[in-house]
Amino acid sequence: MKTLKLAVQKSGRLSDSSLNLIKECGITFPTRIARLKAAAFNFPVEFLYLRDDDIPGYVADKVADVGIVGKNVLLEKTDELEIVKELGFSKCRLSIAVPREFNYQGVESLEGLNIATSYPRILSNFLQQKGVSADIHEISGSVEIAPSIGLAQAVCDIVSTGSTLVSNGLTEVEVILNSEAVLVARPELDGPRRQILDQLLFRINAVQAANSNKYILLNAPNEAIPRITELLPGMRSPTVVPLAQKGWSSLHSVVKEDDFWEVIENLREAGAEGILVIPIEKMVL
Ligand code: PRT
Ligand code: ZN
Repeated sequence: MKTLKLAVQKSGRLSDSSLNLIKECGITFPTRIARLKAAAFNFPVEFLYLRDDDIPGYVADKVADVGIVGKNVLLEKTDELEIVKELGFSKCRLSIAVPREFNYQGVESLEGLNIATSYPRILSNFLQQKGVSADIHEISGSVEIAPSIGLAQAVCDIVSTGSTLVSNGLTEVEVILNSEAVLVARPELDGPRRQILDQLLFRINAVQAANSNKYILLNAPNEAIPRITELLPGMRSPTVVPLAQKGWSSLHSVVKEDDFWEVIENLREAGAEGILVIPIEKMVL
């Protein structure tokens, strides 16, 4: 039986969320990741625990078949791989920042500057697209201190909350990439492994759909059902079950997490009572 080799970050900002997603897909595996490799117990997947920077290269070189990595690292390392799924975690952005006192007027202000970054490829593509020429100074860590020690006049680095930039006296002036964790594969992945990947994707989609929706139950007088049905888009129309109390029903449906508070308010106005909201474990559309 063939197995799919999945590269995940050994330890760092992607590791816990990557392994949690796999667990939510019902895949169990040894919890101790002291080793480089581990096979799952109940799904034909083998994990390779690697540094995130090595993941795109290992997938491209067929050491692994698929991998979970930040889009920022993927685009910096290679364009040979296919993004099969955006995973929605480890969100951040790659941005250009300049010292607070710099009089920034737009990308043209970057002309001729020395910019420190660990992302020379993405930065140089961005500058080229904008028709700006600048010197790119590649450094592997602590990019944010480069201006204060006189190594560069601007930086291009990963930003999440922005507090690292602020505490180093820098201001974010251009977002050049919005990043999140992505599942990547070699485009030419062969038959049986592609099938395992499809099974994995089916599970990931069910987990993601479940996480972004809630199951909702409510009671309403029968005359309010048409209006409430309009408010509950659901997978089809809501399930309507008569209550023991005459003239009343219980309605069951699914609402999107994002629309949730607005929908609840509208439901109450339409006459809904006893609203219960329940997390969904898996959802297959
Ligand atoms: O050891 P290994 O090479 O595997 O890991 P690593 O240290 O290179 O990467 P790691 O674990 O730090 O990050 C892995 C991935 O998480 C990155 O490639 C991004 O896709 C994503 N990610 C999400 C982040 C951040 N948020 C983040 N805030 N990566 C780095 N940062 C750093 C950033 O470099 C900067 O120093 O956090 C600082 C900025 O944070 P704020 O909140 O102050 O803006
Ligand atoms: Zn790394």
